[in-house]
Amino acid sequence: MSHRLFVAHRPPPAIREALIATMHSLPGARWQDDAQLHLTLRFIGEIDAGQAEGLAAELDRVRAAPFPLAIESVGHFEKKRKPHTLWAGVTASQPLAVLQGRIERACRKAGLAPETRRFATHITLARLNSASASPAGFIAAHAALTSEPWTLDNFDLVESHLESAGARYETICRYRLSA
Ligand code: 2AM
Repeated sequence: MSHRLFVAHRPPPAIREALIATMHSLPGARWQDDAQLHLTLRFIGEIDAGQAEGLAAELDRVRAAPFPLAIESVGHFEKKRKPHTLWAGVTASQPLAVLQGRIERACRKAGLAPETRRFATHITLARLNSASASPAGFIAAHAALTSEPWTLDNFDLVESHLESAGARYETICRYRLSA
């Protein structure tokens, strides 16, 4: 049986609450709930249980010092020239890039194909359907969204279960960083 996995960091409750507070009525938008809010560090996709075990073991060997990050903006991704994802961005930093690089290396050691797409670090806030109202108002209202910094001191291996109501995410393993 295969598992749809990704590696992510869950911001602390206060940050998730602040993100949820930005969400408002927007026809066609499916806002993420608290359990869905995360910062993807590496999308894995479908792998089998044996590979997943190997990956979990490699991720356990990742070492990096905790570092601060903060929400820095909101934006959107488009598909076929239509907005389909609203997101919150976080501070780009050297420690974040280093952590992503080490997670990428762990994935390769576990036998996964290299990630070739450029990484756009974001926390998805909403998924829009093709008939959605324009998110321009939301983006303009929150363009300068920031948060208090928090410390990224852990990341998770997460399984995505695709269900009719949307994706349900299950943390398989949490990895802690220490100085
Ligand atoms: P998204 O929220 O912008 O869709 C689980 O699907 C997580 O992995 C989501 O945060 C998702 O980003 C991210 N992800 C990155 N690449 C993906 C892909 N090719 N397919 C699905 N999710 C992907």
